[in-house]
Amino acid sequence: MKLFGAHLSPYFERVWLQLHLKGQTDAVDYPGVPGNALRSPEHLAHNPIGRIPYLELAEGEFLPEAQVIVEHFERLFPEPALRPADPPHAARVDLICRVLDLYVLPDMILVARLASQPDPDRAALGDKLRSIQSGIGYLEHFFAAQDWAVGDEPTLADCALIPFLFFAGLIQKSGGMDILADAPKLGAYRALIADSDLARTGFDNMARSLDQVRAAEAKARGQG
Ligand SMILES: N[C@@H](CCC(=O)N[C@@H](CS)C(=O)NCC(=O)O)C(=O)O
Repeated sequence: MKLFGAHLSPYFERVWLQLHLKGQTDAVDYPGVPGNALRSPEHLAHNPIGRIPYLELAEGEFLPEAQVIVEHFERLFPEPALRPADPPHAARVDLICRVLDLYVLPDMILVARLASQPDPDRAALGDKLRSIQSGIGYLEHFFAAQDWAVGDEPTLADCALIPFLFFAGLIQKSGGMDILADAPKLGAYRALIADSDLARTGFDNMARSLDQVRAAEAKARGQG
């Protein structure tokens, strides 16, 4: 199997962290982004949605959408289970992933992109930041972390939240704003898991990938 994408994508990193927790990162190859561009013809031929990550299941058969890939891996590699057996806990894991996917991450990626520009569109930035903060408010409302996001073992919720926290850090570094300032439960969770192997691994992967993207952009500018 091949997992296409890059660690900087919070969706890709969710899947990779899941494989890491299952000890299965070597079960998959990582060819990167086809044609080195998110909209390359090769990429669109594999996945017309045009987004990463996606998984090549078999020659020419592709599976897009991070959470769908995650569910596939839960069935393929059931141990350790990363969704609790207890139904209310399992539902909380699913809710965290869904709120992130629907109400937080899409605008968060746009904000990180906008904020990293030398002269960002302030109005667009403000608009998107307000929208993210509504999403974070939904997350905060339902959040009740213990040792991990749900219960006392890492779950798929942590795999989804750690890349989100990396992006929160990026936004803070580029715009000076802590988007978790009004979310004390999420802020406490960030502090709680910061030194875990899972968080460190995810943050390191994403930071390395960001450096590669920035180096490639600088090289392209130099050639332009
Ligand atoms: N709904 C998709 C979203 C994936 C997504 O938006 N990935 C971003 C990278 S973080 C992407 O590929 N963007 C390409 C683009 O917008 O052109 C999923 O859950 O996998």
